[in-house]
Amino acid sequence: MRLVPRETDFSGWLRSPRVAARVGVWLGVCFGVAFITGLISHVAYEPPGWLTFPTRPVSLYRITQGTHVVAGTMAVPLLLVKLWVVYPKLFAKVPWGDVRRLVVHGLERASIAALVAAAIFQLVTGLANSSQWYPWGSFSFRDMHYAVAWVAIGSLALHVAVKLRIARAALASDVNSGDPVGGVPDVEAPADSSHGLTRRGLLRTTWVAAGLAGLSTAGISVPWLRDVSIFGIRSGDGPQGVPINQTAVEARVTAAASKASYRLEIVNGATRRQLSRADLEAMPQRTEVLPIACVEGWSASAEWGGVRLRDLLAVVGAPSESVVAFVSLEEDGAFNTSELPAQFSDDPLTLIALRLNGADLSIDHGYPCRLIAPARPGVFQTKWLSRIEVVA
Ligand SMILES: Nc1nc2c(c(=O)[nH]1)N[C@H]1C(S)=C(S)[C@@H](COP(=O)(O)O)O[C@H]1N2
Ligand SMILES: [Mo]
Repeated sequence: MRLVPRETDFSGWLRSPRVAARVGVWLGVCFGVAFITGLISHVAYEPPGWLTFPTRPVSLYRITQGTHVVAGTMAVPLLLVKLWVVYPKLFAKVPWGDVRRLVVHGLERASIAALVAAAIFQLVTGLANSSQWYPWGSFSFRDMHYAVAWVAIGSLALHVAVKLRIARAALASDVNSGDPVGGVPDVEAPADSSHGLTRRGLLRTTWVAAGLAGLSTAGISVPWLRDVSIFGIRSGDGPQGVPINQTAVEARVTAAASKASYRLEIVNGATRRQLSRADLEAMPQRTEVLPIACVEGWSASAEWGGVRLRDLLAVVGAPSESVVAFVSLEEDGAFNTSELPAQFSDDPLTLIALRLNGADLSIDHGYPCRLIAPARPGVFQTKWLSRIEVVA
């Protein structure tokens, strides 16, 4: 018995370049979709100077982030099958005798190692984040997930380029063929193929698994799929029909948010106003249907009632196109402030919400008042507002 097996020890006929290419296509699609929607999320978080993130459709971030999480989840079974099909290549013969081939072999292996490591890292950290499990303490999920996304997509592009010829030939030929494809040997079907999994059977099982994985999370953003999404957390339950990300108790704002002396401070340079909740209620009220869409993928649409931000800014004489900072009563916490770009503060749909789904905002949803703007990541919909300040 050898300690390390050889590639040729794995003779299963399911481990075919024809199977690997077919699973690879859909894995590539999932990673591509996750990459693009991930970039959109990144831009929504930190818009570069040259780009103005749109405020319509109001569900834009809800759609892109829901798609991101579903694509990532569907990639999990695809990646597992793909790795199972190709892992005997780990034991491929190293061409020690030929320097040129050795270099090519080494480069190819290094790029595959980067691809596999980055893919696993992205799926594990993404799944952990979307199930609100943060085992990484102080390291920033967002920075790491973003940086490694470039490693994943870069090494994926390289991998596709290297394999393009073989993959195209594999895809163009019958999946059950045992003929060499693109210069790579394949395996003949066993003489007795009446039992055991066929290549088509394996592929079908893989598609079903990916579909189920997608369905298991899609309900976090698609209301009519809620009941099938067994892994979907925060699927529309919570006070007033909307999930809660962080409660008032967790944010330690209960006392400050319940005080009768509560005032919302509005600041524009030297001009300051202090408004009680009753003052806010006395202003013209608007009702808008807008979603809360968390980066974790869950989202829920709701009817918000309150004062247009535009109207409030007018009280302190703020010009249009103002960039506005929001500060929460919450004293420390990663999400206790946010900055609203000009296109959102001008938008007639952007509200300082006092009501949710026909009732006063519950304290967990941000009472006395919170920000709700269209097409924004949930993390910027600051709850328990204490101050609104024009900063540019
Ligand atoms: N002050 C404050 N505002 C906050 C948060 C927070 O932790 N503190 N969480 C944000 C996040 S991440 C989301 S997704 C939304 C969720 O709003 P909800 O709890 O009312 O559904 O609130 C946002 N506003
Ligand atoms: Mo969130």
